Amino acid sequence: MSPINKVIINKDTKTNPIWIMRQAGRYLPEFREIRKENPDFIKLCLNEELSSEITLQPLKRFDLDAAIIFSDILMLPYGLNQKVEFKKNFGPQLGNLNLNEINKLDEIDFIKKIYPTYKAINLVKNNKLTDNKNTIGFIGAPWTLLVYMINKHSPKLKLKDNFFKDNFLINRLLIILEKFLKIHIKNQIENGADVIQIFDSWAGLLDEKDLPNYVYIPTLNLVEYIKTFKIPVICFPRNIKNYKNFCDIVKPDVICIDYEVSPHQIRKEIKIPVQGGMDPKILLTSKENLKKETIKYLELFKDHPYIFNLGHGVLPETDPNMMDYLVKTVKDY
Ligand code: 1CP
Repeated sequence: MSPINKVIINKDTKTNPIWIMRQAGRYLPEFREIRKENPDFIKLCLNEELSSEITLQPLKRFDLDAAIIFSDILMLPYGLNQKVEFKKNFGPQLGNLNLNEINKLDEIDFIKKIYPTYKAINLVKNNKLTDNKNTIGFIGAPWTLLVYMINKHSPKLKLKDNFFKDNFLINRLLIILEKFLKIHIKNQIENGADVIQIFDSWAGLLDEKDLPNYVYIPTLNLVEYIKTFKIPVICFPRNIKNYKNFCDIVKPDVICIDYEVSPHQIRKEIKIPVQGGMDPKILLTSKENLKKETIKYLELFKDHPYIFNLGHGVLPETDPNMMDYLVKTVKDY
């Protein structure tokens, strides 16, 4: 059994598996090399040879326990024919939303547009670099996708004042997203994804009273759907104020935590396997500090099923030698 499955399924506390969000990305010179030749990010994601190669790059360097497929949560609106562009120093920029167009779309059209991602998963799964390791597929949670699709660019600190104005649009979109996210999940699993992570990067923007409608219910529907395939689901409702409530209601197999929440409080309140937590900025400090902080998380969770990861994606300015040191520190613990 893979180290990550031992933690999730057997609740093993003696293995210390590690993978890192954004482990394939700009901090690696070999990624930047490919990226330089491929300025169109979407096209790069839809090139199965290159996207599988990028997925495997960090596994060639570091003793990581999972590959996470090189793609993006915004491939879903792209698959729904909303224009998506990634602009340098700005981030994603989405085009106008046309519900009538989306309504005309069927499963076959959608799969045709995203197809190379599924092929890439297959290539990664069948590569010997992932033997006895997990191949992680992922989706954006409905709420986070709604945010990008309606806001059309990153919400950074706050949502547009009139974000909730068009109630009809929001509720229609939630239904459409559930339908196509299920198709996207099913195809990732059928092509080799053996864990699914749900990224709800903007869960923290919502007031407590809005969580049931936009986070708990839509995510619960998808978690229950993933469980029918008998594979684990990891939820990352980033910066949510109450992780315990989320776990009690949504019941993921693993909860991934951000770096703002107190890991001590999580350790006290949460009974299911935990992933992540350490601030990615720690990798920008010294090896001594990195070791100290890493051991802090490992010690705190030493009697709890725990998968080492960061509290958000690895930063582009990270030195790959620090990543190497981090992985070795976890493996030597
Ligand atoms: O070279 C570049 O400039 C591209 C940078 C980049 C990368 C490497 C983007 C643009 N996406 C990705 C890959 C990516 N995105 C992965 C690949 C697998 C891995 O982790 O190695 C994953 C899982 C994602 C998920 C993703 N995309 C999230 C959820 C996690 C998070 O970061 O909170 C989100 C919010 C996105 C949207 C997105 N895509 C890219 C950017 C810069 C953003 C964030 C924009 C913002 O600030 O709102």
